[in-house]
Amino acid sequence: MFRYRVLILFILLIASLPSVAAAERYRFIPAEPQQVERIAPVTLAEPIYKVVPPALQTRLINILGQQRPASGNERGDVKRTEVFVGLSGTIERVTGLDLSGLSRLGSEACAVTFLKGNPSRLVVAANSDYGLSSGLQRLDEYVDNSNGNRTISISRLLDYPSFPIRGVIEGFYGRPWSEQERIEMLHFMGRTRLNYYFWAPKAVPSHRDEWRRPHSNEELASFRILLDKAESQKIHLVYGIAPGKSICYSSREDYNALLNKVKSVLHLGIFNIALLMDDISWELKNKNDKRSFGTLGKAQVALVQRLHADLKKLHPGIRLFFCPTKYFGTEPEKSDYLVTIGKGLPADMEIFWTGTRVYSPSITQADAVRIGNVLGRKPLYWDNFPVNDYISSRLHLGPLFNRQNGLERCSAGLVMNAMNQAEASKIALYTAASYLWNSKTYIAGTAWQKSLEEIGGTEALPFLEEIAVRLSGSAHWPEGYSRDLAARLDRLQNDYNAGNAEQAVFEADVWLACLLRNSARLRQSIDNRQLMDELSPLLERLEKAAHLCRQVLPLYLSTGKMDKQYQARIKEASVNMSDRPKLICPDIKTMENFIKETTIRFIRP
Ligand code: LTM
Repeated sequence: MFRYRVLILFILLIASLPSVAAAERYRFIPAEPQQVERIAPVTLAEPIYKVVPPALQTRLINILGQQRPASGNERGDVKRTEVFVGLSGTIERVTGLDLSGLSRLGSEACAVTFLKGNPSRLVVAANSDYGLSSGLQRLDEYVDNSNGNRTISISRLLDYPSFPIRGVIEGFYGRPWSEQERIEMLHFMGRTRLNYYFWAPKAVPSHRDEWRRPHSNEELASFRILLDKAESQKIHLVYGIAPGKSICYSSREDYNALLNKVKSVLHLGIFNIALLMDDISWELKNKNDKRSFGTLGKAQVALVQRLHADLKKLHPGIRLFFCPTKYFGTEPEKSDYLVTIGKGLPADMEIFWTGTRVYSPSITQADAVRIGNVLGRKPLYWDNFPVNDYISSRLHLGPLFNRQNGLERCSAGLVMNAMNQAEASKIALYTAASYLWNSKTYIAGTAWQKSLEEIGGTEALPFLEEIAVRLSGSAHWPEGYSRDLAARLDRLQNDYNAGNAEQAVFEADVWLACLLRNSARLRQSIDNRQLMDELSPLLERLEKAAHLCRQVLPLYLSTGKMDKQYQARIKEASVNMSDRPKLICPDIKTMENFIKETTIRFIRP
């Protein structure tokens, strides 16, 4: 018996290997390469590793195979593929290849190419270890070993991210992420090539309301853990502090409190600091501040200039980010405040901007150029998507939409403000990572499919897709949720008024039954329990509404008397629904309204 079990386990393990490998393959870079020359598959002869950094040998062998020692009687004309992998300088020296184009593309760039078009000489070059790792990933994507015959389907590839800053900001109100959620987020960011994480949770007292209070030892220990994780994933950890609600700009004590707070994280090795002045009063309240600076803009400029100078003295590598108090708008040039900030802040600082609105439905190059002219630098977008702190009974589970292709030319980068639900945020973040890596080839729907599969698992994909649509609802996803349910129920009411609702009742019932079946199948098939936990409160409400809808549907058919118990049950259920949050995803709202209207119509309150 035991032997059988072991055998079955072994078979299951073997059977699962290809799919795990397949999932790992596309996990890595969530977008197409920037430039690629595809060819009909060419067979690669056995490799000879001419130049390969020792750390990459195993990975390369997994892709191209072992280098067989040349046997004594091997003829000189036996073909081998010579493989050169390394940093651009070394590779240029060894191969004579001109990689100056690659060098100009930044530290994350990589190239995969045949040397002089010759498939028996394969080169992977990059400007950094990070880039080399990307290069191998890309090579893996285009080498196929499925038929025992290794082939390659590109002759040349050049890859680099569109945006240099591709990030996530934990910048929302409400429940902050736990340390574990942050660690998992950093891991996810590493896999999807997002490279900046901003710690700025509004509800953490030491970040905002009690910004003067020094960090506790536990908080510092937690930063240390996050920093280690971030560094292992090649992510820049940015420490945010938001003193704006209570700081006195002219107080020496306040300045020292701020400097000391920043120093406490510098000691840990966190060299990226964000000063966040969003959502505070426009008025300078302190009379000394008014006398010394006159305006909020001038007070903030004085504070930042001093902090910048002091920090640069401590370490020239320290980098500062700033979120202004006015951070969105359509006519930024008319704001004296923004003009003051733009002129007064040191040129090497990044300044946040959320676009034409707080939640900008689209972000365009025109907007970036306009605000860029005011700030005297390219804006760093703080994208308020998929954040849901302003409407917590909705989840934003759709893809990133309407961020213009080419935005990277006029912006320093883009960071996404996420939801309190860390795991559910990853659906949108994956699509954002795809856009940020290659804005040119980004297709929201395609990225979204991959994202759902990545985060929910292949088996759950069709059900997660359906449920994500039903639970979402956002200005950012205009085509997202379908309006088919609302249309169906409207038709049903019209048909009933016209005297025959039979067909419409039948169709609505089938629709609801499918929805309930999909949600049940999602629960059974999903392998991401954390995601399920986050979806559950809303999903349960969706299911309850769908069940009740099915129960009230027959009312549109019956003309006779209704069972008292049935009436009471429906009445009670519909009353229970009325004290729930009103701002809910559209499908739930449609169903709950329908139930309410039907109850009033047939049962009377
Ligand atoms: O957007 C900014 C710069 N600030 C706040 C965020 O902290 C908040 O999460 C979002 C969404 O409510 N709105 C803001 O204005």
